Amino acid sequence: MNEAVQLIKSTASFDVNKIRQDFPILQTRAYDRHLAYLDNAATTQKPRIVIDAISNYYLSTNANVHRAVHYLSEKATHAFEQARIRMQQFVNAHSAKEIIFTRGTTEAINLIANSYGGNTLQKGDEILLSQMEHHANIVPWQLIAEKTGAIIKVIPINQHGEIKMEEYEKLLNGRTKIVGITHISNALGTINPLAKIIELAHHVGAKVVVDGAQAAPHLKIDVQKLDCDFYCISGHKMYGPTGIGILYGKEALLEKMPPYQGGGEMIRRVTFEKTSYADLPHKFEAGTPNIADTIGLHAAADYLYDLGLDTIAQYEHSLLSYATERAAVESDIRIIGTAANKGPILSFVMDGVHPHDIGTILDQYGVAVRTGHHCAMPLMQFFNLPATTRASFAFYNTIAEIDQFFDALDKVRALFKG
Ligand code: C6P
Repeated sequence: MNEAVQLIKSTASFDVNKIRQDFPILQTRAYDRHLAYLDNAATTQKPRIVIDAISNYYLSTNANVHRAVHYLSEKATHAFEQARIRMQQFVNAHSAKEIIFTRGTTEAINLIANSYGGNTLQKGDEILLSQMEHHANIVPWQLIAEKTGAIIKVIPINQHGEIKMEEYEKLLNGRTKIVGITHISNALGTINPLAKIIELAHHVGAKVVVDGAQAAPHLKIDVQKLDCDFYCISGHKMYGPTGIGILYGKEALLEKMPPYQGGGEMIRRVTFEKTSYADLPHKFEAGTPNIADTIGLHAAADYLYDLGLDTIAQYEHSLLSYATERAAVESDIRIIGTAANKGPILSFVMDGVHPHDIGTILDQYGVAVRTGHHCAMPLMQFFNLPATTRASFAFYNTIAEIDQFFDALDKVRALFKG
């Protein structure tokens, strides 16, 4: 326990109290107590620089993009395309054309399933999805499998919540066309060995779709190094606004894919007889985009870049170690998700108390966590659980907040177990 605290203290460049001042909402008092916001995997809070970027956009720049030649439109278009370049750098994509703005991870995966899957999958083709996937990386594939006759197969995991790599390897074959895998599990915290998973998938010619929703706020992403075919991100989980995210796709694949939606922005020329489409990335961005939040996302990426994702990862790892060590000494707590390589997520069950009751009592003590199936029902079925309680940490959380969380768990015990 002391080791984690010491590690935090030794991260001299990381002044959490100063960082917290960047997030106005963290000053909130919940029921007249300090608010310990430990629901960061659901959505993160926003630094002032993101809030300001959005309001400044409306105050000084608002106009539609890519349409007019007037001053504000040029300014808005420039800001919008600068955000794309920022996100290209954020994931280290080869070209800005490979960055498609979407509403978030869910829309990005639906786009791939419909456009890439719908255009390439044939009857009997196989889609491999891991047991730990979020519904966003399951249901779009089920929908397209129904239409195309493709088959979904499940990559098994062990009791720690790690992919069984030998089993995965055995599942791969010439019929495998798509592997859908989360970078970090939202319900367990597991960081999957993506590089190996992708390399093995490519050996059989399958394309790999990475759900990066939980990784973007915690890890440096390098899509070229990973060599993934698609990578999906939600802005709101990386300190940016809701309603904006990105789909990264390899240019050669995106070029061949048909549009996902039709309308303005995505066309080159329209006649009633025939329509030709705009070049990448606009081919996939029908209609007026979410301009303000795209600019907010740019600010969020800047913020993370300035803080340094390596520094963030180190600090958050210390928070997780501290919380894990505290949980480990409680005989009535079982941690769900004990992988060797984890992001800052602590899911658990407590003997004799339903997670929803835990969440309700914690809330009364100012601690915000998520309880439920975390949109990962097949994973809950694997662990034979209806739900877990999940504390998920961000770089603005503190050791004191984790103590507040464990103190509140004592109150849960006192209430339910006497
Ligand atoms: N997980 C959670 O509390 P959207 O809603 O499109 O921004 O992200 C969906 C999504 C996809 N994949 C993973 C791994 C996720 O964690 C999420 C969102 C939230 O865990 C809300 S269910």
